[in-house]
Amino acid sequence: QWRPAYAEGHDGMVHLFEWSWKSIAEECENFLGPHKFASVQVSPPNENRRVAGQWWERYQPISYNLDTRSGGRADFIDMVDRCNAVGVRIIVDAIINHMCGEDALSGTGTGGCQYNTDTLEFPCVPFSSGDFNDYRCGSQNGLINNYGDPNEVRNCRLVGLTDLDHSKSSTADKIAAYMNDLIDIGVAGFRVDAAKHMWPEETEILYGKLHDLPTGKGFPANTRPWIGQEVIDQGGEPIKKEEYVGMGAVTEFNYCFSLGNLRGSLAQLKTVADKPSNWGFLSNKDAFVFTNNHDNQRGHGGGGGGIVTFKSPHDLPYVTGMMMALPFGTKRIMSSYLFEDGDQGPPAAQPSTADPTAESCNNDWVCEHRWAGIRNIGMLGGAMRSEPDSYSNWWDNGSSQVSFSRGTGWFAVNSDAWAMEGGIQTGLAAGKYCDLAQSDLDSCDTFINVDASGMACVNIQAGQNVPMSYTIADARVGDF
Ligand code: QV4
Ligand code: CA
Repeated sequence: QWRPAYAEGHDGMVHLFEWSWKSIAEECENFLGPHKFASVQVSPPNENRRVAGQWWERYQPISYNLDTRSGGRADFIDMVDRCNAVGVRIIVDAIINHMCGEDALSGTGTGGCQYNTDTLEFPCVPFSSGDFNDYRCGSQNGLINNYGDPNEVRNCRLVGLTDLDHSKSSTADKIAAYMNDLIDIGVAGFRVDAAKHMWPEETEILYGKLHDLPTGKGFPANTRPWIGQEVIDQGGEPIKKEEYVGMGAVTEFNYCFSLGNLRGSLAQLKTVADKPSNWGFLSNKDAFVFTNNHDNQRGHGGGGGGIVTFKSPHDLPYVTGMMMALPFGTKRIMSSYLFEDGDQGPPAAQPSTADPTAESCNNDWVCEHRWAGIRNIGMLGGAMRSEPDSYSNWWDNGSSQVSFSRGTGWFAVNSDAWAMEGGIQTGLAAGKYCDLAQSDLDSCDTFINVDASGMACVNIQAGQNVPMSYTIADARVGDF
């Protein structure tokens, strides 16, 4: 439940926020699989309330039928099969704390199911008033007003979202049935939305009801689904991320700020690998990490200064590189669309996925995962994953030039205002390697030469487009 069941040699979860199932299937086959990304976090696949022009309608469930603007059940199953076939796992964003907002009143969801938030009827699940938490909520207006009161945070309505009661086994069974349906289809895990708003002991019982991943879909026997719980703990509230580590990984939001604030002094991040607790971080195994997410890139949930997003196009690739190379956490890369305001929904046209050499997906899809410097980072992570907890050959200049190896990969970065030049120990066997930070393996034009003692001449100029150099044992293209 802590480490996802990734295919060997793959790493990195790409959040294809608001992509259709059809486009994701194509992206798995054309790009993500060949580039050895490990998984895709998909938008919530279950039926939701319709709210014109917004992205966040996806966070207001109406039923557990797989029917949204991303596609229907058949498309979803096809996507899971096609992605699994090329070594890319599907991680579902599971909205299980609540159903839709009380302001929805009554109507029809994206799949045609009815709902009524006055009587609390969701007949397609079915849920009715007995499945909801209001009787446990002590707040005046039924909403969460005070994050200092754990009872309120768990039992009352988050921004008016009708709150499910996980203490009732009949309610929990229906949620587990939804998650098990997805597991049986071949999904490898879940990003659990709003986990902080659910009681840890109740969610643990719920996760206990989940099936193992199906051996019939190629997973090893007795593999538990990965669980990555969204708990925004930036300090200062009584609910702590540590309450949730017993049953899965947990988001480490403060790492977004560290990565952003230290982008000019990357050498300091060594201690994140050595002793994450010095930073107040969860352990390597427990942490779910990212440079930015779909909320904090647009001023929703857990914002703050210094976050690196696609709006910092020079910095995002090397900060992402550092995150992927360090032995810390299960890593997620945000893949965004352009927006003017924080509520705006996705572009009308889907991303273009056909050309694997393209670094853009057009039609206002930013596709950070295809950018130079980021596009081969899954390969690097996959090679490094064979040494999950440590690193070798660390070198830094005390400022922002860093080099180290891990597993069968080697990584170097320079975000200083002066050049990084000279001999560096890569830990690799002698040979000529493709520099995957600068070039794709099948059309490589930038190389790293490693001598018999493992040394390479590194040259990363200040301010160069992608101020990184990295490669893996499998990218050896000839003799030195
Ligand atoms: C409105 C009023 C409320 C009123 C309510 C009912 O604003 O004052 O009480 O109606 O009358 C949307 C609207 C919000 C609206 C609500 C209910 O923005 O104004 O309330 O719907 O209709 C996403 C968006 C939210 C959105 C929600 C549901 O970010 O803006 O709310 O989806 O569509 C905390 C939590 C953390 C959470 C974070 C945002 O601890 O868990 O806030 N993050 C996750 C997701 C996030 C998602 C949710 C949780 C909810 O990452 O994307 O919220 O599923 O930090
Ligand atoms: Ca709750």
